[in-house]
Amino acid sequence: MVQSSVTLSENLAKLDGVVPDHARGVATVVGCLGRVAAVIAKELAHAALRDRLGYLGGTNVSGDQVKKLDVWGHDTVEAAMRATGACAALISEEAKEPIEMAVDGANPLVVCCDPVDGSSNLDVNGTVGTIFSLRPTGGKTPAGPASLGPGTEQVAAGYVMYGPATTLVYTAGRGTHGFTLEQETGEFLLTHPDIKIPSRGKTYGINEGNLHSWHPGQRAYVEFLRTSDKASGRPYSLRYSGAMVADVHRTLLDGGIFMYPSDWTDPAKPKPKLRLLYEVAPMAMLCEQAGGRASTGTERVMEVKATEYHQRTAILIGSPDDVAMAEEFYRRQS
Ligand code: FDP
Repeated sequence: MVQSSVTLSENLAKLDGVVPDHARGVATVVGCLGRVAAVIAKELAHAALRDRLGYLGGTNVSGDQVKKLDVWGHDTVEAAMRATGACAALISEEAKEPIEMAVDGANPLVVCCDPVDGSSNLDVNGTVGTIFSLRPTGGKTPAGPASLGPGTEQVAAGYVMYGPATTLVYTAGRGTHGFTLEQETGEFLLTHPDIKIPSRGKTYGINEGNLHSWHPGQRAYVEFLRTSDKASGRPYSLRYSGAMVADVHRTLLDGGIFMYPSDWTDPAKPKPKLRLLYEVAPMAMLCEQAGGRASTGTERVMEVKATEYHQRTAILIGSPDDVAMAEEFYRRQS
């Protein structure tokens, strides 16, 4: 077993040379999200006992049915971000517009967050997560989504996975590092320093129930992965949990590819599902920092600019050779 005594706070205290303009802001916000994660993990463990599962009624801005824990998670993250003094605005899956906050230092950040991702897993005791992305504001709250720039503007990104263990993985642009929550002390300890994704994997993750609505290149690629060829390690095994955090975490550690492509039923209007600012872009930064690749099928995810706060974007993410091969299938069928 990996025994580590480096805590998340100690690791965050060394960001000066990594993100010189935002070292304090990133350390404050990520440290705070770590403490929030410990609270969320406890709440999830007791949710069935406290009548906290199930729907609240109504839908959020993206049209998803809202669960009690989605709203509780959002309120918890909002209160915590407000208290940091380093967050000028919170863009959350559960709020239509950015929530502006008072700041008390230089170089505040915009925090984009999906407080409880994979919420269809909540009522079946499946894995869920929290995803976050930190972007500079230039001292002001964002003047529209375009002012946030592409994913390359992110100064830090990360996720928390609430599984058998609670794991926090983050990057501030110099490697991707994973920490595990020690329940007794409430500390996150460094257990996965400098994660390096294998150049190729053996698994793929995708909702195959949507097969008939995929781009022809996407269909051909999945058919290729399912076709036996011992020499190149096919067929790949299918792994899909229904929570992006769990599927990307597996992919980062073991390699392979996770995909949520657009619905291509109307080729003139492809419909992606996952949200750019607080799902797709942060995962792309984490994966690239681990040596991986993230693509929409035709474009590097990190270069996609938001035109709406809750914009949706297709994603194919994982081992560089696997993602490059998927892109090749899109090219051949274009
Ligand atoms: P969910 O809707 O349950 O919150 O964020 C969206 C997300 O989960 C991802 O975590 C997950 O990968 C995907 O949607 C699952 O979507 P499908 O149910 O369509 O497979």
